[in-house]
Amino acid sequence: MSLPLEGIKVLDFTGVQAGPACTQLLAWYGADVLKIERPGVGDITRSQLRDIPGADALYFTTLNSNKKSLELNTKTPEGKKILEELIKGADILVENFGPGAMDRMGFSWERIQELNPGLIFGSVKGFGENSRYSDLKTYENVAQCAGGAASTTGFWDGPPTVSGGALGDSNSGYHLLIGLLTALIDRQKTGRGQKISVAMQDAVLNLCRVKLRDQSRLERVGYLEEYPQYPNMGFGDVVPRGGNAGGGGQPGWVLKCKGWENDPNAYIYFTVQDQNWARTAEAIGHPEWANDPEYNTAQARQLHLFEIFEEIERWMADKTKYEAVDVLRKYDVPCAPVFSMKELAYDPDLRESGTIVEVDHKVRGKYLTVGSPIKFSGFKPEITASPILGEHTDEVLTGLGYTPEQIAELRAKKVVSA
Ligand code: CAO
Repeated sequence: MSLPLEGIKVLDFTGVQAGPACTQLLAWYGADVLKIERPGVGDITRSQLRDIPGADALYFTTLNSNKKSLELNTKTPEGKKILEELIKGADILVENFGPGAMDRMGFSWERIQELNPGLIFGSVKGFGENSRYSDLKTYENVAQCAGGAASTTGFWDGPPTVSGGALGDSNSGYHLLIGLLTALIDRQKTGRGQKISVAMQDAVLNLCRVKLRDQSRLERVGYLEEYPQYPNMGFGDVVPRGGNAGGGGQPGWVLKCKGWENDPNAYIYFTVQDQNWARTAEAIGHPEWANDPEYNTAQARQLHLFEIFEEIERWMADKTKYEAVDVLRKYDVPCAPVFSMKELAYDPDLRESGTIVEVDHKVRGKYLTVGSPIKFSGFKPEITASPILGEHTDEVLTGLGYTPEQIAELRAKKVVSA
């Protein structure tokens, strides 16, 4: 089956998560993605959090499926020459090294344009080029703290808290991906490439836009009525941490179900939807609340919200999270069980849709990983294993016209793996 990005050549100079998440999607959708890695070392995640001695860690395999791997020391004269040749034949180059590393290696944006004016160059850094923090190396949680996620996540009586979702890493990679695809379409019209820069701080803030909205609302009216702090705890001059409160116009909370004493995930998320209040009240055994002025408007309910949540928990005390949702779905209540990672890993629907897949790996054997969360009517991406370090070194160099003798010489000089 022909895939949409077939024929697009990507040089993947990425590591850890932000960059690899971006290029993995390009690879899933058909691009020829070549990971360029330091000889003998490779992407640092190959060896981080290893669960099988000597095998690539799941950290690496989860982010690098469907790619090829070239071991190449791009700081040697021979390595630079090979990289130059690769750049001349590529469509996209993606990197997420620490600030300044590409320039120090001799591949500034100006130099890249000289080599290939049609090349699209994608770059992830922690902070924008004009930022006073632009020199900082950045990991996931650093970005979550710098982009507003941590100060607005958690409970009001606890410290800033980071999310389990990769708001800094994969999210930045996906922002970059949108930029790369936009630039590809632009290149069809202009013939020219361009540089796309994504700062992790910006990508996190972009996802925290409702909190930025709340800051403006707070400054105008002095309170945020959907936060648990309203009306009794009061507000300062910054958006507070709202626990599990709903971020939109509909209040919600994480509520206990049967078994919560022993099961850390025996909970559901329950949303009180204004336009569905009469049916919600009926579902939880209080049909009389539908017309009671103490409860029948969003404003009135706000004062009773935690009383309502307690009542729902009482109603759910003899119901598992699945049973509760099965009743509530009949009344159109927006809700879901809180699923553990174990439940998700073995979820038959997610397996069937290809959101979670098992892949065969030369060294590891079968491993579980994510598949495409984006579904296309025209094709279904097939997820293949991540490459072994340097698996495609000979293939790539031969393709560039190097003879076996020349490749052996490069090996002897440690330009490629020994
Ligand atoms: N051949 C020769 N040298 C290579 C090479 C290759 N194939 N590939 C990488 N290198 C070199 C780089 O040129 C760089 O050298 P210098 O620093 O001497 O110029 C070095 O290896 C790697 O530098 P680094 O800063 O990327 O690596 P690090 O492990 O110290 O930092 C990280 C990692 C992620 C903190 C940093 O890369 C970073 O801040 N990246 C930008 C933000 C980002 O994407 N973070 C997301 C990471 S996921 O949590």
